[in-house]
Amino acid sequence: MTAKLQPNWPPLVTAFNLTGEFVSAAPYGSGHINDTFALTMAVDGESVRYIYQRINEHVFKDIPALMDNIARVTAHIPGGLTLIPCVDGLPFARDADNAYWRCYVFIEKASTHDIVEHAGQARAAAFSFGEFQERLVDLPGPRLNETILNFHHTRSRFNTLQDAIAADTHQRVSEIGDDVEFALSREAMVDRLIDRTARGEIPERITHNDTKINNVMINDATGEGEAVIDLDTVMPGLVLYDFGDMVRTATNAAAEDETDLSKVEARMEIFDALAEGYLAAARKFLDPAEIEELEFSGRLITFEIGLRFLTDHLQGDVYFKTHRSNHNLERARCQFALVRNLEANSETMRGIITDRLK
Ligand code: ADP
Ligand code: GN1
Ligand code: MG
Repeated sequence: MTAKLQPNWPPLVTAFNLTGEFVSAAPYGSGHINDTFALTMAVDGESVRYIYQRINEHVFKDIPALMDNIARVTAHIPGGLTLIPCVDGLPFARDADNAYWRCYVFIEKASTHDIVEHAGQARAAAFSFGEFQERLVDLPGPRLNETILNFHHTRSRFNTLQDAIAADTHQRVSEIGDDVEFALSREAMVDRLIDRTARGEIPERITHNDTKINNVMINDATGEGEAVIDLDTVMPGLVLYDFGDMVRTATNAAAEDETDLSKVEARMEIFDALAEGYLAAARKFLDPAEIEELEFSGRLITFEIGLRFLTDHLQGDVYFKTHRSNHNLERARCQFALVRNLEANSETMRGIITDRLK
C-alpha cells in the first residue's frame, strides 16, 4: 500500500488541543502501517513538534476500540508516549474523508533504529519492552480490546498462506517455488505455543505484540530506553511474541528487506544483550515455561512474519507499505534466511539464556 495524498492540515491542527501557530508538517519514520508526520508549531518563538498519525483503516477494523486501549495504557504508564486529546475530549479526530487521526507529544532527543548498531542498544530496548510488560501486569479494568484478531496465531498465518498459494490471484506462485517449499517445510513450528497456551502452561498477559526494534525510542545522550511506541497492537498476548520479535529485528545484522542474503545473520552478542536486558526487567514475573520458550520464540516470530510477507506478496501487496516491486518477497526471503540462521544457533542461544539466569 502506498502513502496517500498530503493532508489538509488546518482543520487537523485545530481539532487537537495544541497551542501556537502551525509552521510545517512532513512525512516521518519508516513504519509499514500508519501514515506518520512530524508537525511543527511555533509557541512564543520556540518550535514545538508533534507526531500526527493517520491510522490505517484497512489493518485496524475498530479504531475507537484501538484508541481506547492506547488511552488506557498511556495513562497507566505516564512518562512514556503521551496522547494529545482533541478539543472535544476524544483521543482521535476525523478528517474530511472520515479518516482517523491521532496526535502524540514528539519525543525529542531520542531516536529509533532500524538496525541495532551495538549491544547496548539491544540491552536498552529489551529492558524497555520487558519493563513495559511488567508495568501492565496490574492494568485495571476490563480485558483490552483485540485490535487485530489472531494477530500472532501462527497456525492461522500458515493457513492463510496456504490459501493464498491455492488462490494465486496474481500468478506469482510459479516464480517462488523455493520460498513456498521452505515455508511449508516448517509447519511443525506453528502450533507449539498455541498448544502450550491451550494446555494452560503459558499464560495470557498484556503484551505489545509489535516489538520491532524501531518501536522503542532510545535516548540519544544516555543510550537508555526512553519510551515504547507504536501501541496499536497492545492487547492480550504471550510475552514470547514480544521477545521473539525483538530477536527477529535486533539480532539481524542486515535490514529487514536485505536482498544480499549472505549479510543476513543472527548476531549472538546481540542475542546475549537482549536476554540480559529483557530478563533484568521481566524475570520477576515470568513463569518457567515462558523462560523455556525464549529461544524458540525468535525462530517462530521470524518465521511468522516471513509467512505474512510472503502472503502479502501473493495477494498483491495489500497490507504492508511497499517501496518497490517484489518488496514483500524480498522481506520474506530475508526472514526465512534469518530463520535458518537462528535454527543453526539454537543451542548457542539456549546456553546464553541459561548463563543469563545464573
Ligand atoms: P507504524 O505503525 O507505521 O510503524 P509508528 O507508531 O511506529 O508507526 O511510528 C513510525 C515512526 O515514527 C517511529 O518508528 C518513530 O521513528 C516515529 N515516532 C512515532 N511516535 C513518535 C513520538 N511520539 N516521538 C517521536 N517519534 C515518533
Ligand atoms: C508492521 O507498524 P510496524 O511497521 O512497526 C506490522 C508488524 C510486523 C512489522 C514487520 C500492525 O509493524 O506486525 O511485524 O510491520 N504491524 C502490524 O516489519 O501489522
Ligand atoms: Mg512502528
